[in-house]
Amino acid sequence: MNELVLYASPLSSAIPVALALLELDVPHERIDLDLAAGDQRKPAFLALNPNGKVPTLVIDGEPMFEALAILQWLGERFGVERGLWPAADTAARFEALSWSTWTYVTFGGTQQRLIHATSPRFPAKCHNAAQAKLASEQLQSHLALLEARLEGRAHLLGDAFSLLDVIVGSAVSYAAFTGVPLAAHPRVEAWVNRFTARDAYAAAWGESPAQ
Ligand SMILES: N[C@@H](CCC(=O)N[C@@H](CS)C(=O)NCC(=O)O)C(=O)O
Repeated sequence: MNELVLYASPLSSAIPVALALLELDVPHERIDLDLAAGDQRKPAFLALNPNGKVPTLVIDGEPMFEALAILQWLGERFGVERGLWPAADTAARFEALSWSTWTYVTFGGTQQRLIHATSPRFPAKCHNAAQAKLASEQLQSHLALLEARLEGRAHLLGDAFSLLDVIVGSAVSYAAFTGVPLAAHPRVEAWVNRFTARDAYAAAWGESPAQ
């Protein structure tokens, strides 16, 4: 068994990784950084992740950063043997890698554009109504793909819950929390509600962003 230390922070990009570790039931230590106090810019942390960001996972003393890379590694290392991630070189593994990367690159990238165009966390001069409208429409198109994917499936890879539901469900529940409407996609709405009702979800978030 590897020794795992997760550097995280409440209500951050680290939470999907914290949630995956709980769903996988993998023993680990979680260290929460105080981002407002600047813990992430201390030299000892920058030596682990030069970006100064959470999540950072240290595996037997070796650091990894970027949530998607960490999640895909967790699937490979622990998920396959627990039946929560498809075996290598199967059609289901190709789907899991494709949809998880789609979530961070395509869905997440579009959501970032919407946030930059509208959020008070960014300067008013970055705000742009046309960009916000475009990104909102594109998010609805992305959700329509998930709606189609969930036709005849309770979960993204079939009948059984998997780490892919954790990865995609985390992104969709966060999008809903920030105001992206799911109402036009009833299967997505029902699936994400089942996901956020799981015990591990509340335990990882501390408080649910979807409530
Ligand atoms: N692309 C990165 C994003 C990580 C990220 O932006 N983390 C934020 C918290 S949500 C952070 O650590 N911010 C601290 C800072 O920028 O000073 C990932 O997915 O791991």
